[in-house]
Amino acid sequence: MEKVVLITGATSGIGLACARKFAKNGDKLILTGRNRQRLAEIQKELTDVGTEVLTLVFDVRDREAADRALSELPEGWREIDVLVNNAGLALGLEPEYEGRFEDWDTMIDTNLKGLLTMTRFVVPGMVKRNRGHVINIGSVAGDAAYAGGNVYCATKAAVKALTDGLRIDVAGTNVRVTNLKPGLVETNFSNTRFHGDTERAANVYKGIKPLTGDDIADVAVYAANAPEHVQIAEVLILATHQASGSVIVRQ
Ligand code: NDP
Ligand code: 8X3
Repeated sequence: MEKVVLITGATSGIGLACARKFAKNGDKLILTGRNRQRLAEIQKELTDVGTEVLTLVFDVRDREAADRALSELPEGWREIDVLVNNAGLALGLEPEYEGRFEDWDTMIDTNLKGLLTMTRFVVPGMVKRNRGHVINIGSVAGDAAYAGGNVYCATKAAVKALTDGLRIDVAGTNVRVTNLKPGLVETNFSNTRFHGDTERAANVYKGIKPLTGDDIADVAVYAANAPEHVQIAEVLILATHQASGSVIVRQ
């Protein structure tokens, strides 16, 4: 059955891969992001292959902008079936006692408060309709801290707690809640983390075949299309030569 799928941070990496995979699955897409031009390009790419796409330009840290964008959804787009809370980032890999306050605020405001804002605005409609699915993009980083991961790991541990908490709160309804926890995925993630140092970013994926956004999107589409009585609660997805956040065997 065709679903309305809203993906945050759909302009790059895992979010973009989810957009393409859900489009292939025949769903209608609400793609959100900060980069208006990129969103328009992706909208064109997907409408050209027959997908209905609506784009919303806002920063998930801006609660008012999110509220405005969602409350102005046109007829036919208001009943969101799947919310993919994907927008997020890591900034820096410094020891906790040397981290930058600004980076910490950005990670907490985006990965944690942004996800919570979207959940708060979208899930009441799901509960009312007794139908829906929230897919949060957590991380292996939320399972255990790794060197320099401190605040980023804390935000992803919080995503796990919020996902588990929401699952408890909607357990009496047909709304399903999933935490997808990828390991190393080659996207723009490390470029962002290292503030545009592309060489340092490339080193993260040296000597190991990392996951791709598509690998994660496959699991998201699977979870969203599982039979109604099946709730894929949590999935840890690692590259074959990665065993945990800090154990990576490079060839
Ligand atoms: P990318 O950098 O490729 O994509 C991140 C996306 O999030 C971009 O579209 C970006 O938009 C968007 N975004 C960031 N901040 C905001 C904001 N404030 N408001 C709206 N959109 C925002 O990285 P990934 O695809 O890898 O990351 C996606 C998610 O996956 C993140 O939550 C990340 O923590 C998680 N993850 C990534 C892993 C990896 O190894 N890559 C592993 C585990 C989890 P813009 O271009 O405007 O910045
Ligand atoms: C992203 C994966 O291991 O770089 O969440 O933190 S990791």
